[in-house]
Amino acid sequence: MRPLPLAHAARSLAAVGLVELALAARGRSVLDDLGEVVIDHSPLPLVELGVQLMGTTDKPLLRLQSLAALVASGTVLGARAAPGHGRVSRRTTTLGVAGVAALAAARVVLARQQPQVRAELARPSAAVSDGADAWDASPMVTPVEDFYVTDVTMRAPVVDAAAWRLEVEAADGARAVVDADRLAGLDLQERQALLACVHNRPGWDRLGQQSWTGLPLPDLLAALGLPVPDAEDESLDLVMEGADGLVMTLPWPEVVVRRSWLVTGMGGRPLTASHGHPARVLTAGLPGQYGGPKWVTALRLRPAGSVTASWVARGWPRGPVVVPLMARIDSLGTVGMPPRLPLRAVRVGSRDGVSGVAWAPAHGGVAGVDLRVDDGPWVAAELAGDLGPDSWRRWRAPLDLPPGTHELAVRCRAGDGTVQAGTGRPPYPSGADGFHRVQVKVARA
Ligand SMILES: Nc1nc2c(c(=O)[nH]1)N[C@H]1C(S)=C(S)[C@@H](COP(=O)(O)O)O[C@H]1N2
Ligand SMILES: [Mo]
Repeated sequence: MRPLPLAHAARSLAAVGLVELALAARGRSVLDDLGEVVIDHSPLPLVELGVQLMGTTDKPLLRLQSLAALVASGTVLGARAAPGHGRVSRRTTTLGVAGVAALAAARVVLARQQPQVRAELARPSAAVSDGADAWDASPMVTPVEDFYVTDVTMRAPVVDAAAWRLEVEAADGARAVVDADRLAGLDLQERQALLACVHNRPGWDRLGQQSWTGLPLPDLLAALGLPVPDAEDESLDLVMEGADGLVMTLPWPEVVVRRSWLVTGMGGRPLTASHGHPARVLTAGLPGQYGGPKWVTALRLRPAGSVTASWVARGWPRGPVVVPLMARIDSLGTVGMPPRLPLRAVRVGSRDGVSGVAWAPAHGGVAGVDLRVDDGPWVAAELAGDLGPDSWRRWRAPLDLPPGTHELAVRCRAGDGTVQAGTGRPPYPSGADGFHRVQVKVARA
């Protein structure tokens, strides 16, 4: 009797399961390893495409794809070994490929539809002027558990704070090695700031705002008794190493101008493992991949250009690239986050308010936010309090729309006079730009 491909598939699945189980005890995973091999050996444009399609759930999907690929190859191999393999192997290969494609497609569709459902179900609220709802609907800080996570490795390192050391090396070779206790004893401050990924796109939430505990890097050097370079000293790069092997570099003047700091806490608590426990660097004006190494183990001042950053080796500009200024719509009335890629318009009341956040950390902070309805003029929105250039700023505006479908667009104006251009450029190579647009539909009264 000819074995069914299903039997091969089941056997392959069981085999992968057993291997995963055996490896799990040692904290390893064949699915993760395979995912990493895929990322490391894919050309940059393909990786970029994957990141855009999958948003922040790229890791679970990569695991699923690894699993599907393993099971598919096991099935094909099994069928080949069996008699009368020709037809079966062709069919199973097709099935395997179709399966992987279906998984990817399902994920993309789900990503588009989930927020849509939320927006459709929520009831339109009172107008902005009726209460504080509009401000509340755009939270000032991103809850730690909702804060985006981006790692270059499939499995984030778990650093033992007791064994962890940070090596700080000055330009003259002088060194200081500090542990978590010594760091905690320094003069740490608490400040709010945003952190953004270079892959953030208009309307996306691959950035967040939180209160952080830490101190500016020049102050860290001084506190450790190390010489602090001149703020304009372009002959030096700061080389930052993470426990996962990631290396980032910044010209020293950037460290000073962009206010990079070492942080140990987030939201009044120690950093979580996924956000870089026990310490990371944070630079609001620079995307995470340029100015925000997590699980930092070494900070070294080296001659400019002498060390190549991991991202530069993978094809990103030496930069550093700055966080593009942008405004985002977070709510319509009290209706939550509009869909990332709307398939249909969000229903709103004719007098609903609209609110959101805007940021311009590399351009002197937010000076204004403008809202545009359809082809109308840009109209200034009302701004909430200003926490400084490193924080995002909330905005809100009333709506008074006739029945029908309309498009809302928002743009950010920065403190240094830059106005968001809305070019529609993609994240690679210097960060995305584009107006966040939302289709709204006002029912006939
Ligand atoms: N060591 C290390 N640091 C890292 C990364 C990483 O993979 N390893 N990812 C970077 C990227 S691409 C971004 S956007 C931010 C994300 O920080 P978060 O995960 O705390 O939001 O961390 C940066 N720092
Ligand atoms: Mo990132």
